[in-house]
Amino acid sequence: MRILVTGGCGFIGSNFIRFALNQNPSDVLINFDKLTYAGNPANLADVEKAHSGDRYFFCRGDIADRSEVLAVLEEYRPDAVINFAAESHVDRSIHNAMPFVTTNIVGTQTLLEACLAAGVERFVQISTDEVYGSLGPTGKFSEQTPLDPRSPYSASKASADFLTAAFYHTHAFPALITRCSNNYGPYQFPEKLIPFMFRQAANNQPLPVYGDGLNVRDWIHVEDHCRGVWLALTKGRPGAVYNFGGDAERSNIEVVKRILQIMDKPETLIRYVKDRPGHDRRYAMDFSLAARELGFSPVHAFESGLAETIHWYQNNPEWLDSIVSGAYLEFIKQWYAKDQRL
Ligand code: NAD
Ligand code: TDX
Repeated sequence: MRILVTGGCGFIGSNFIRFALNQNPSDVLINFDKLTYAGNPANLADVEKAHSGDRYFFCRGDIADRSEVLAVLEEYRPDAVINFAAESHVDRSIHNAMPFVTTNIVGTQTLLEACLAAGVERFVQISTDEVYGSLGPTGKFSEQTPLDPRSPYSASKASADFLTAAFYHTHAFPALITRCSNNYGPYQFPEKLIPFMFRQAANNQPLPVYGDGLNVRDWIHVEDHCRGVWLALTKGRPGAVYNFGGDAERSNIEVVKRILQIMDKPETLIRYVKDRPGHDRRYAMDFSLAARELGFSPVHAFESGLAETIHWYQNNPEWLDSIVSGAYLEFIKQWYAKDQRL
């Protein structure tokens, strides 16, 4: 199978390419990535070395640019397309939503149109639990939960889901959607909670916990997510939506304290700061449909997976340096200075 992955230089896309190359030796992976601030070719340095020009091809391009998308489809003629490409950080969407509309909505529509025209046989849209909104203290999101996105990021992802579903219903386009909870693991961009807190602690800088720290996320190891996407690609029903979760609900303060413990740093580094506007309180995923239809279940336990992840960041300082750009530092400075977060 020839599989085109968009956003393959990001956190989950790069882990997915590595995972997929270890499945069928005859599969070929094409990575189409714009290389935004979050896209880092170094995430795939080992893959480049082992498979470039043979089972792995990189093509720089923008999913919102019709001619670039048509060109990559024409050149590589993939059987399947998996759309990981997105603007993915909620805080950035609060700061400036327009890139989220351009990539997540216009980009997905552009990709869908081109893939339909090119006769792509399978399309997987990578979505998120955030499209369902926010939970109270009990209950879980199922695929039947009505969409209720509350941040510009999740609104743009929900729009992409609706466009994907519309292509399935209107054009019988063989698309399906996967929605996953919060990922952690190697190569995550250091604006997200776990690598951000790691970097702050490593530099003995304050760890800014939003609000009361009791917001809950359902953490899944990125490798479990990648396995879920692979199962959806190879076994999923066109038109279906599949939830994936890690069965690991933790409050943010629990996660932050655990990181400090692993790093042997003091809890006095923690600062409770002004909350994220519109901060969703709790996410939790019912993934019984994926378990039943795809045989999906997460295998990584959160506490050991988190310790391995922190050790990975500790052992790869050159990776962290390679991804921390001026544009990244500028955003961090502006965002955390706002409302005296730091
Ligand atoms: P990321 O920000 O680490 O990577 C995004 C990648 O997409 C980067 O390589 C970037 O260069 C590329 N990209 C951005 N705009 C592009 C464009 N217009 N054209 C081509 N490439 C473009 O994101 P991530 O955390 O790896 O998330 C990947 C996908 O998974 C996203 O769709 C996100 O919504 C979804 N998701 C993420 C999580 C999570 O916890 N990180 C959870 C559920 C779903
Ligand atoms: O400095 C911080 N302090 C803090 O308390 C940061 C960066 C985050 N937080 C909190 C906010 C959230 O409750 O930690 C939690 C996790 O935050 P993020 O890492 O920004 O993730 P989240 O907003 O939950 O969204 C993530 O999961 C779903 C991904 O970024 C999305 O791409 C994915 O769709």
